[in-house]
Amino acid sequence: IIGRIAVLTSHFTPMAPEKEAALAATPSDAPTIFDKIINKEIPSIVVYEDDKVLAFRDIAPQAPVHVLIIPKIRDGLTGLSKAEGRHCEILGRLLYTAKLIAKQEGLDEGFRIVINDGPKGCQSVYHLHVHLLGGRQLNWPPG
Ligand code: TR5
Repeated sequence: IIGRIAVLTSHFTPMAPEKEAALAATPSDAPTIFDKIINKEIPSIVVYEDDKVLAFRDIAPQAPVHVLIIPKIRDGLTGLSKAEGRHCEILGRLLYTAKLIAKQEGLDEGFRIVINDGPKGCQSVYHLHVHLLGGRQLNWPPG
């Protein structure tokens, strides 16, 4: 019976509101909320910053540690699917920064990196960002 309940409930798990919003988001190269965060027009909890990269805590954390790592200059990178050769350096830097923050946040037993892309990837903000998630046992596969 427990198995049956598990199967039934797995079909009815509600989607988080922000993910429902993501399904409705239209890919766009219009300015995003992240521009205002970069310019400090909107407050955020910054955990790392240098000349190229900003990292701040997600407003709707999906894990005890949930940090977004973004390029300060979007340069066409609305999402990973728009990446071109010139972006290789910043892409590497975003991942390396994620590793530094994972260490800084004490995620010594593991963490996850996520990049959502496009409507089917549930992307809601069209300024490339790397999610760093950790601080609990993460499940696989993701939803
Ligand atoms: O869905 P994707 O992968 O595009 O990720 C976008 C992320 O931005 C989501 O996890 C949101 O929770 C997060 N987000 C959205 C806003 C926001 C934020 N994180 C920090 N601060 C935020 N502000 C001030 N405003 C948002 N709209």
